[in-house]
Amino acid sequence: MVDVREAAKALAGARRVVVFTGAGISAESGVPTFRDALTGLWERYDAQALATPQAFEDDPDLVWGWYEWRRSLIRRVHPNPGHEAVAAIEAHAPHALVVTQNVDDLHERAGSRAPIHLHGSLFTPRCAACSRPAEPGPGDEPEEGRRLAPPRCGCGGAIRPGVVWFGEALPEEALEEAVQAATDCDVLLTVGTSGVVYPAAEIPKVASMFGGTVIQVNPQPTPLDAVATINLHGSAAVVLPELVS
Ligand code: BV8
Ligand code: ZN
Repeated sequence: MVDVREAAKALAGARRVVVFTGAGISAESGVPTFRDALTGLWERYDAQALATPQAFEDDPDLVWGWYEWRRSLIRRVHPNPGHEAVAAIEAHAPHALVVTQNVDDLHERAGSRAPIHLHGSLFTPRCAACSRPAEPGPGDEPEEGRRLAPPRCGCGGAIRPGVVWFGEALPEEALEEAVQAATDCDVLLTVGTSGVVYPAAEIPKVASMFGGTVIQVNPQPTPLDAVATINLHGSAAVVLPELVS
């Protein structure tokens, strides 16, 4: 595929690289993407409705149970060749930054040094009242759809997942660092995101606006097709290793 060769050449010659990832990069590890994160007993819920402060306030046991189920799933799966190729890109490029929308730790487990988590992480719970960080629990594995009462903080507040819910602001310094890197980069590789959630979806557009080459890897078309210089229609675990071989 001429585009894969062109993309591999652009990456190999880039001094400053940003790798921007979404749920699709973890799909081949067995993690349902966000748009179909609700499998089994959860499928009667809408992720967008569950991933909100309101849902946690209305029914903390349901929301905490969903996140603990997702965390227990992440602990059982492994990084895939897509995550490993991203770590190889980071090792090769003089300056590389991974910016992920994912709340799993698969980039870290594949060797990425310090990925930026724009939407937080399943592994950094905190108190909903005083924001004190809490230890992730032993992960008693709630089967799908089982409610689980969130642990309590010393102040009496409920422990909540350390993720950014819809309607919540992204961590300021993380977003600033990601936007700055997109402004400066030679190449931005966007992998496995539907490009519909803001403000994260702005990142590839910033790279393109400031003259960076945008390479998209996704089996489906997305709104980012219009922004990408090169569109590779394929899956992360198959295409990414071809970009670094
Ligand atoms: C905010 C954490 C304001 C939780 C998530 C305009 C401007 C600003 C905001 C808005 C706006 N319009 C609307 C909004 C509000 C909202 C928003 O964007 N809504 C959307 C739905 C329209 N944004 C927000 O609420 C954000 N906050 O704006 O705050 C504010 C400001 C100041 C003060 C107070 C408030 C917060 C957004 C963050 C929400 N949290 N996650 C959790 O995980 O439970 S977002 C959630 O969706 C995921 O984390 C993920 O990050 C995100 C996007 O999903 P994707 O990663 O793209 O995954 P998806 O399933 O959609 O797509 C998968 C893709 O992979 C597909 O394209 C598929 O084809 C592809 N794929 C599949 N298999 C493979 C593959 N690709 C490669 N290989 C494969 N094998
Ligand atoms: Zn507290």
